[in-house]
Amino acid sequence: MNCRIAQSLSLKIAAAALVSAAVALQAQTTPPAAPESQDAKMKWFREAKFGLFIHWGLYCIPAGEWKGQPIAGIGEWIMNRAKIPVKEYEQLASQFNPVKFDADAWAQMAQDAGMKYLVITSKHHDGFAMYHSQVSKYNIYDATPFHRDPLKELAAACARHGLKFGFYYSQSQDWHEPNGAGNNWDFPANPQKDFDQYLRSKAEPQVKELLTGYGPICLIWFDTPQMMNTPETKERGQRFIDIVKSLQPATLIDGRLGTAGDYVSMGDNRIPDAVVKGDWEVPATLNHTWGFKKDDTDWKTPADLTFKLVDIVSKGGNYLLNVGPTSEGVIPQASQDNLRAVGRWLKVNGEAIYGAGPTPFGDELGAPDNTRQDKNGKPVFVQATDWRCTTKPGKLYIHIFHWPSGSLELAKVNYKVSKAYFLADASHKALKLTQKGEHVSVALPDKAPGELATVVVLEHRGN
Ligand code: JFZ
Repeated sequence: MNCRIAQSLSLKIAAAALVSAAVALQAQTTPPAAPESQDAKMKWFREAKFGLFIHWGLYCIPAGEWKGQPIAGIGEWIMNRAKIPVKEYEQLASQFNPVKFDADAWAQMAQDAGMKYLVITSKHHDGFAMYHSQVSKYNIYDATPFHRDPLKELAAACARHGLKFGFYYSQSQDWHEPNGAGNNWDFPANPQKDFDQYLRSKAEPQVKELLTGYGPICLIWFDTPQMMNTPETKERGQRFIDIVKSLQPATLIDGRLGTAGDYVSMGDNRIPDAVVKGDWEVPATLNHTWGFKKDDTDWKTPADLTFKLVDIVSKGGNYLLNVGPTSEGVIPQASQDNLRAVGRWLKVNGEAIYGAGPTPFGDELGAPDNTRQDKNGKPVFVQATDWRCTTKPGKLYIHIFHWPSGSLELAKVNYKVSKAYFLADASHKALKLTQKGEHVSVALPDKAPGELATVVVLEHRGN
């Protein structure tokens, strides 16, 4: 081959490589098409029902203890609770080396638990980015011996495991930045800050990074909207909405931006008493903390978690359940065990959860006790826990938590029920059923055939 041909050939190869690299990059950065409607945008969320929340950051190293003293409150707030100066807290980064972190193991656990989406802290109030940020060196890639981007690994693992992937991002509180909200032990109080300087130089560019380098992001979970939740400051929230819409129009925004998002976030661990219309989610803990705390071992049981999941779905919402991995990168074993137990129940009974609608009844949820008042002077709501109902077209799913003796008795059934069977019974063998007007009776065996909750399916016509 003469020299000129070789040169032109290698130029062509180089050009082809450039083109294919550009195509690959484009595939990564071209925003997915905007959803056709709000219903289309919300579709996956309405079907998913159950997600994994992960609070992971430098706070998992002190794990609830500072200088030998236990610090009260949620683990990820330790910097604030103990008023740790930035210069001291920053030093945790040099110790952070979670070598046991295994993105596939985390995604596998979420999948085993029957969860459909995963939301992880990309930056919590402490200001430390858990990904390789170009905006601030205060991040897990540049400031730790770990020198990896675990969120990139997790995004890829979620894609492999068929899980949607989303980010928590503390847009307002940033205790590491002089102008971020919240740190008044190193820096001036909020009103004295140049908050927009912080938003423009860190929060907004970091949110842009998260929406460009990590594939499709199902949702962004903003939180504690200090200095951006009044009519005069709402414009700040709008700037985040504009960023999200321009980069990934399909990404949902939670209910804590300060400006209305795509769905409502309930108070932490707060399950409403009754059916709530619209799209909403309950963020909740497995123990009492979000970030890992070595002394918090007060775990909710699989029975309690299953009840709460069914309770929430029967009221129309989603359940986002949290784990707090350790400084080694391991999800506490009790968290794993309890979530997998829920997952085993879902393997059998998932039809009654994923994509299911709320109860058409309501009396089964409980009732106010008019003889007792809460601190707001309202009657105390007494929750009933015998059973819950979820729905799909033509089907009522009765989830039984306290097994009745002899039969299941239901009042106010506005449907003509044609058949009853256990969801766990693949043969759908009919249970003895009688209906008198709106009263339905289903004969039951002495003992519950299922664990945690037994689901009876009532097939009906009409409505
Ligand atoms: C916030 C954070 O401060 C906390 O660290 C954690 O990330 C949690 C999920 O969210 O805490 C809140 C925010 C809002 C309410 C309660 C706790 N609320 O509205 O009831």
